[in-house]
Amino acid sequence: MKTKVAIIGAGPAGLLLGHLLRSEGIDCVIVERQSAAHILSRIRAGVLESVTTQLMHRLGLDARMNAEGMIEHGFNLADDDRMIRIDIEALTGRYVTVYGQTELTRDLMDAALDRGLPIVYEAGEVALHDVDGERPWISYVVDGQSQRIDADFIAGCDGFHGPSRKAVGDHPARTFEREYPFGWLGILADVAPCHPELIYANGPRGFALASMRSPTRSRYYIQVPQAARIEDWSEDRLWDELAARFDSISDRGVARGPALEMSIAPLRSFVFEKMRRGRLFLAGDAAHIVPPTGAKGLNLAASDVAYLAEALIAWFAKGDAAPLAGYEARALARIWKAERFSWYLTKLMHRFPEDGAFEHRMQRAEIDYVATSRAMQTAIAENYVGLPL
Ligand code: RFL
Ligand code: PHB
Repeated sequence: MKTKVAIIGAGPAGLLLGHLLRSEGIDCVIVERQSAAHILSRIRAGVLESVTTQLMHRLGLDARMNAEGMIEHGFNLADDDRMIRIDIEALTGRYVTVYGQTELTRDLMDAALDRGLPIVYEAGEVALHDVDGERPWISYVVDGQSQRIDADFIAGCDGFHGPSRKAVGDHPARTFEREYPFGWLGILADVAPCHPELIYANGPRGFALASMRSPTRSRYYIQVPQAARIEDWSEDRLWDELAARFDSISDRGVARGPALEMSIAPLRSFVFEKMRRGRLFLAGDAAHIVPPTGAKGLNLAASDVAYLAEALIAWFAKGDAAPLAGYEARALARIWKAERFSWYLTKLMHRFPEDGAFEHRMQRAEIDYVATSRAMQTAIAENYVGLPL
């Protein structure tokens, strides 16, 4: 098979890139390791910046998001029993949309066939070849048969564990990583959210987040030690913990229900600055990871592919190579700012095992400063709604 852009990975980065290219008539194929059902069973992001919702609008794929997504004009930072509301609308004139990554992914997958965007699911042994040459290609195996796609470019949108970053090679001087000594234990349940807006809470028992997917579906997380195992957490134990964190500060208190999903995610900050090798370009989690505090991961994947699509479109329409040459620097400028914000909010809101009484006082002083300073709240709000493209 031949195509213009071979895309590895059908997560938000690969799917958005595919649709953006198809909307300009550029042929591309997505090759994905998992089944569609598996991808749609992964519970991940919940908060979309306008950069992401505007891409869906531009693609004409925003009908369900507009109907079902929840506009959030503010969110809350809690320090023990004190709630600090960050009024993002008043501070920035903008807002965020609560709409699950699962739903966004479903909308993009459902529209793929109609828009001439083929997706090969359950492709094994995906490998990249000749990325330094004029005609790179990828190989993979489906139903025991070896397949090959020749392309002008390869887009590595295959997440943190995919083969694309490895194909770029090792670049220790341009690789930056920070692991956090804790993870997030999450639960999804069909119960009404405890509060109309998200609450990021820092308390003596650690960090907790009250989020949602709809007026009848809640998503909660708590900070757990890095070594915590899901088997050690019954649903009841987690609900008790959430009630202890949120009952006194939320409007309605925590309603309990059977878990639709429960899982632990590690927290890390990671940037691989080498986002290009020859005709291979990396986008999304393949090149960078942010801790989920601040909800930037999916939105960064969206801004990467907005830049990459623009550059590829300029190449195919006018033979202009300059935007492709500038892709890495343009993407990294936004990535590092989102890395900084996610790291900042993680530091501000979590209990670090190595921290002593002095660090706790520093954290409280900073949260107190946020509570009393419009300038601090504005800085947080403008990062939360997303910096401009
Ligand atoms: P993805 O979504 O990981 O997709 C990569 C795809 O590549 C496939 N793949 C392969 N395909 C072919 N061959 C191979 N060898 C392959 N290896 C992998 C994978 O199967 C997959 O389908 O990366 P992408 O597209 O870059 O998107 C990134 C986002 O998924 C991620 O940043 C967010 O989910 C992060 N994140 C959040 N982001 C937000 O913007 N807002 C949030 O509120 C938010 N909350 C979260 C999050 C991530 C979380 N977890 C579980 C890590 C909450 C959590 C708990
Ligand atoms: C979520 O709803 O899954 C969510 C919301 C905000 C975050 C992270 C995750 O910062």
